Amino acid sequence: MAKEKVKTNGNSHEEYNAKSINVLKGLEAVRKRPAMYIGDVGLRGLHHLINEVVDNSIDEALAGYNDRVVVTIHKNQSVTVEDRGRGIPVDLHPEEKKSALEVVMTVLHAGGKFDKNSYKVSGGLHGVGVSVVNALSEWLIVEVRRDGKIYTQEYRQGKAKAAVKETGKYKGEITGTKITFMPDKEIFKLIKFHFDTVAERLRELAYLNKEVSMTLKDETDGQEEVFKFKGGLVDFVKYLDENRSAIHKPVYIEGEKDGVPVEIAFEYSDSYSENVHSYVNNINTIEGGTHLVGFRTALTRTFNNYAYKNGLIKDNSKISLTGDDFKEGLTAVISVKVMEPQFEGQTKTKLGNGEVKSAVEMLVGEKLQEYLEENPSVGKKIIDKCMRAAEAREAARKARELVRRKNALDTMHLPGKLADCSINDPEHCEIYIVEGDSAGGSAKMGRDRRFQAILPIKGKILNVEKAKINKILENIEIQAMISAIGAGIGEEFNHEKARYGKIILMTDADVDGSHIRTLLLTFLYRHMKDLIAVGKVYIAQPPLYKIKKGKEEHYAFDEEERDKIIKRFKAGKEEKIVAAEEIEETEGGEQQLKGIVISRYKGLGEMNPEQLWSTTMNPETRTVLQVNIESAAAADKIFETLMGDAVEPRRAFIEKHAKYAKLDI
Ligand code: 0RA
Repeated sequence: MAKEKVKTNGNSHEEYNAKSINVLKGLEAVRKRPAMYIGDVGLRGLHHLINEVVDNSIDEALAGYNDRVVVTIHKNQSVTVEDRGRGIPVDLHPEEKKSALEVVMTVLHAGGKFDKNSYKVSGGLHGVGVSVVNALSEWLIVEVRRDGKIYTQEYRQGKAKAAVKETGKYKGEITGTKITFMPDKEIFKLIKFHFDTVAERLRELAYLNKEVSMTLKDETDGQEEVFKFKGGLVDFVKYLDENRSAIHKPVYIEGEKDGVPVEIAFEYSDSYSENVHSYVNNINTIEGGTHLVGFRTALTRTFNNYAYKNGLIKDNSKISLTGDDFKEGLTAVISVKVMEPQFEGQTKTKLGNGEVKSAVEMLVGEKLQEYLEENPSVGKKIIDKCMRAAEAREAARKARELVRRKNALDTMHLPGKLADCSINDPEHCEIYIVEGDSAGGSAKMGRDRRFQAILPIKGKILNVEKAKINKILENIEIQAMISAIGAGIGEEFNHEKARYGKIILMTDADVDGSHIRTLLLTFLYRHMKDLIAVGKVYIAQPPLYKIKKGKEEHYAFDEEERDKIIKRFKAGKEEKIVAAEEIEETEGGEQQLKGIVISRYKGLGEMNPEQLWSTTMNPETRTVLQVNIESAAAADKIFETLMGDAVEPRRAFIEKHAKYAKLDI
């Protein structure tokens, strides 16, 4: 939340009036352009309302005053967030001439603490303030416990119904704030909170703030879960590595340097991928930044020093360990608190403060050295693992060179299978990565060749979760994707160099298709992550059904839509609507219903080029789903579950999510 200091110097009467008008404008602006404040008015934005209030409660915990947050989703989809913080102050605000509580709830950006020693947050969508939640709620009720009294105020669409009232007294020491709000249906398309979505953020916050317990209750189905992790980041790292085998116990580093509190936990597992997650003031810095650079620098230097000092690497050996070698199998969480963070990058999730790099670097350097002196066996295991990574890296370099010589990684030489577009401007170009040569053929014929490129991929690509980097680079399909996209790979990857503004994955709507899509997404996530982070990756949505009567044809993307179309075809006639189960399938997958022909597309190949164009590829009529990294930690978990070695969690995940594709990874 934005913790701007609220000015208390006396204003003249005119200024006061002018300011009031501005205030009104402020909340109206929020209602007029809600997406500017909460990202969008879909499910994401809706859930952001809860996050915003919870973030405020967590800020109280950061200030040392709150140990419990309870979130309740009510049957009517209103939500209560209750904490045991200090309670929002209720005394008269000298400038606004009303209760501070009313100011916090109704003035844009006035939600912040009045004390200046707090961690001001200014990144992404965080920190817009509870007044934004209020403005976007049909109604909201706040109840504050402070100084032995209970104070209440109610609002409609962000406007106070009456002044703050004292509505009771309480016994005991426990102060706090309780906010109940009903999202406004004039603003949000669909008001339906999802337990798992809310739980994900609460779980993350509970790991990051080990002293706080987070409870989620859903009264619609009685589900309830309490998140409280005494081990904090150590527990977080263990959770992330649940399906991997760690080679030692997590290393925990905590301390403060130059006024920057730093907390880090990490461990190495026997896997090849890297899972590092960084946070600033509880915000996931998906694009990394100075805190991460400081950590990596210290890790590489300290381990190298340790290895040489203890004879683990001989002076005359050819191997030297680089930063990359320390990444393989590393799972880490880095959490820092920064007073005035500067967020940069495409999605404003990259920390820019230079002083944080040296603070983290020094602290990790000192503490890790101490740790290694006390735990030499762990040190040896990690160095051994990194030496093997160095050998693989050397093999990968040779493989890459070989490949480069064959020109496959060279963007000057595009893969033979690629049907490129004619326009050269990446912003207006898109590439369809298509499953199978036959669908690839239809797509090539159906596309608009000016701005659409087609790259057919044969069958199942390599599972990058289980392969070493040199094997990955040797894979023909992967080479084709790397050179077609043309932005490098791994560390060298630069999404700005991508030859297309949209990378669209188009696979069949069956089990194999969804497996291939997951393999492709895993590859992009692990080796071209920024492409996803900046929202350049999409999933095509081919229709599942064609419904035809006479000359009229319609496509349906799911059962519900199909039944609607059937209903429309039959409109006017007194017939009952035939439910999905009652439609009998005839040979050839076509279904007949009094002159209405329903065919179910099993694969992309069944559509002719014109059909593929009009249903799936024409930007005017198609639907494409953008892939978002909602939480990098959750995405890692999903890919590890889907692609890793452990079978049982994979089965459980697929059973749970079989019905829908989860695209916010
Ligand atoms: C302004 C000032 C103070 C606390 C808060 C706001 C506050 C806001 C929220 C929102 C949800 N729970 C909250 N808890 C506190 C500082 C209070 C003080 O100095 O006593």
